[in-house]
Amino acid sequence: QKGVFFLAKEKKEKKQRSREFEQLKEGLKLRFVNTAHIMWGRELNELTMNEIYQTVAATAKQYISDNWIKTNKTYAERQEKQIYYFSIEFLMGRLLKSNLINLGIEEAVREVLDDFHLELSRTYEEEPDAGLGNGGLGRLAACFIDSMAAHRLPGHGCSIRYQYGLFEQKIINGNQVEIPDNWLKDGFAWEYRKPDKAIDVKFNGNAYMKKMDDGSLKLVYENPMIVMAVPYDVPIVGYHNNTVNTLRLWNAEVNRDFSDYGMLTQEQMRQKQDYRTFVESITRYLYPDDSTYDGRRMRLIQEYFMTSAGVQSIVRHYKKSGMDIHAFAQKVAIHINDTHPAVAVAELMRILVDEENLGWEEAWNITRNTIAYTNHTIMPEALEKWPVDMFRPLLPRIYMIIDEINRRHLEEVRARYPHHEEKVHALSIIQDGMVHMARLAIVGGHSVNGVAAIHTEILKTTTLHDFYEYNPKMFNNKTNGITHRRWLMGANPELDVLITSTIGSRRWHRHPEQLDLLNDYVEDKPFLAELGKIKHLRKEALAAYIREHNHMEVDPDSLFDIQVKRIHSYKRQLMNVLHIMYQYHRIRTDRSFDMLPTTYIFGGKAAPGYYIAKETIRLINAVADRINNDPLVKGRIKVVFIENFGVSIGEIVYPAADVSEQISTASKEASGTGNMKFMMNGAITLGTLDGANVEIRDAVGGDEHCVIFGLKAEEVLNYYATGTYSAWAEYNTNERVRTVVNQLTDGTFGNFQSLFDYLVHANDEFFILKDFDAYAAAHEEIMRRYRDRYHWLKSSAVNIANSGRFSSDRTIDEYASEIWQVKPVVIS
Ligand code: B1H
Repeated sequence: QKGVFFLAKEKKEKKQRSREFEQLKEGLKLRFVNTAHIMWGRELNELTMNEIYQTVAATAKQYISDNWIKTNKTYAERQEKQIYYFSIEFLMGRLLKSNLINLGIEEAVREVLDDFHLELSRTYEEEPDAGLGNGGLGRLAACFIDSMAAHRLPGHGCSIRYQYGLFEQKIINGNQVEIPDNWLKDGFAWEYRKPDKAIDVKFNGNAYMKKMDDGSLKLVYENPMIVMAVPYDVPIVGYHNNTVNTLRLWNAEVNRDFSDYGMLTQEQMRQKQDYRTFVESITRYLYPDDSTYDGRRMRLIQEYFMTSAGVQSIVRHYKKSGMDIHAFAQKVAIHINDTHPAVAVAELMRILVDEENLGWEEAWNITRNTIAYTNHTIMPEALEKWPVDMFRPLLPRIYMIIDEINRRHLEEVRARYPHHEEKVHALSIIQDGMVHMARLAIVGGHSVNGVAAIHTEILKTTTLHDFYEYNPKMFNNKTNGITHRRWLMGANPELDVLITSTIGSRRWHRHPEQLDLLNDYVEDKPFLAELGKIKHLRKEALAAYIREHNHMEVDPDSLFDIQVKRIHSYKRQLMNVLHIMYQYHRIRTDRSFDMLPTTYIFGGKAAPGYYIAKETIRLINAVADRINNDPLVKGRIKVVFIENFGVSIGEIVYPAADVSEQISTASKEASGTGNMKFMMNGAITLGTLDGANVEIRDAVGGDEHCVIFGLKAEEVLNYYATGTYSAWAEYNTNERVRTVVNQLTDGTFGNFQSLFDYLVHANDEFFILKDFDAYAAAHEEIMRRYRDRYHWLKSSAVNIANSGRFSSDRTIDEYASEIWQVKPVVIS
């Protein structure tokens, strides 16, 4: 019980808060009206919704910019170590709500707009998603940069300002159609162009060492093609702490002296035009493949473009603030998100050796101590390798440096393993005419990490085993996380309020591990009743979204079973649909089958050239069409495919789930992060022991609060090693499997010979047939549990209560202390 003194103090604080709050509102109101007048030269009531959105964003920027300046000043004065997170993707989504939450002014802005009869939530809808990423890898970068700012870490992002983000997905006659995502058409409210900070990036030409008269060697780099990299900076707002860090997005532009025409021949004019066309294409598109590498030359150009611009600008800034180049690694950490920026190793060497005139040994020590690398997949098709014949002419100096790095590296390898040429092969950066980027990242850095415990173990024992043996100390695990500010507080405000009032404190906003205080209430019936109401509310909201976009009614009282993520064979959306087909078959053939009313919801994009993934989308829609319109089903199953799934739609989807489908073939999903978003919003995981599912199961205390099924990673890897799996045998011996698989071609849903062949004749690489029975049994278990409402809600609460460790705040703390060696910097 609270004492009298405490109550009095609380009352006083409340009053003070409300006075401060009124002052804040007054200030906001003035700035808001003023900003509208300056931006549009019109009265508020004449503005469109989009103009209102832009005005609110511009108003928020005024609260951000003071702190941005202060933050940069503090970092420079104190010469604190800086972290630069290099990622070819930053899947930011919308920023207005997140910025208002982090500034702590969302409620005040809402009330100010209210006074003008404007609805803040409608202005949110006007903002286009910054879709500068494909899926988990890009969204991870976005969550990390949010968490770095929240924890007052001097951490910045470096990436590309793609003119077109990931394509917009339309479903036409059941098929995916890709529309260019022209996200910049009305401007991007949060970016600041910084032309004075532009950097030259060089491609092509000839590089060689020339012997000077005094016998020394000097680098000559002739006739490079120069591309100008212009930074666009986006402020990254810390949570209630004055910190504002920077996400720097590079845009490719023609060289400064481009307009110098003079007397040009027609041929020269044509060349100039070709050059312009080429340069402008560098930052035009994001490559739309998730977890598969596309060996196109333009992609390598993008990689070097952003990496070179980023590293050069770091060194330039470092020197400008008067620090000693010899101490670089004590003051700068560069993290590379997967291998796409791995050329950073050679680029930093180039700058230190060619431009700063350091000796090779010293430059190498600095480089290795500066750079750290995260691996995100063990799938061989995703490991980047560039043909030497493509690499060398494009980046002649960088290639020379990699060659020299490798020469010295192999010298050491041979000293360690004399007469073991197979070791040399396995560890060589350049091998069989290819430059292996993961090997470059490992050799050139001081840390390699996987993204979930099981993934890191598999890296050590299989994919990167030779490197692990060579240097075990550099390997470590950093289990992924998600920002609870966006994915819980922002996406599910009612749940935020319920949690806070239940545990009687908002401290978990800053310390998400304190969500575990909820464990005291997981059997508290009034709390569970409220939790149930909130879930229902979020399901109604999703149902409304589906009504508007799919023109379809779904029942919020049915179980919402959701699989949203990129469409990929290893993620096994196909197994999910096959199981729905099986349930449908049972409804039609078994009158005693007691089907729990279930709404199956799918969402996700297929890479445009990925045939099987696109066929899977077509199948989901064909199955939906048939089942949703069959009167015999009587609404017991509904199937919905949500178009254009991305960050903002995710914010509606994750909070509405009862069941989270995480059914990848064990060993294939490095971590997954959607699984964490679902868990944090109280969904029960139906999954394999893959990626972070393993840790989710541990966090909820075992199988009582999640449903795990299927082959284990070890078993899968063993099948691959021995080649003993036969999909054909499975098909022939398992009647249940045969019945559904046959429906792919018997006309029930149309013709899906493609998928039939994929499963039965191409030997079902991801064990869909093998895991099918276990998956069906897991669904039975889900239905059984869902019918016991009390225990279901308890499980839901246990999931929320133990989701704190999956906040990216925890992940970032681990990176900061174990890899980067950086400490928070307080901005007064
Ligand atoms: C992940 C990728 C990826 N792993 C290449 N690998 C790409 C690889 O455009 N490319 O070339 C794009 C993406 N993405 C994902 O990373 C994993 O599959 C997830 O399991 C993991 O949660 C996520 C974040 O670590």
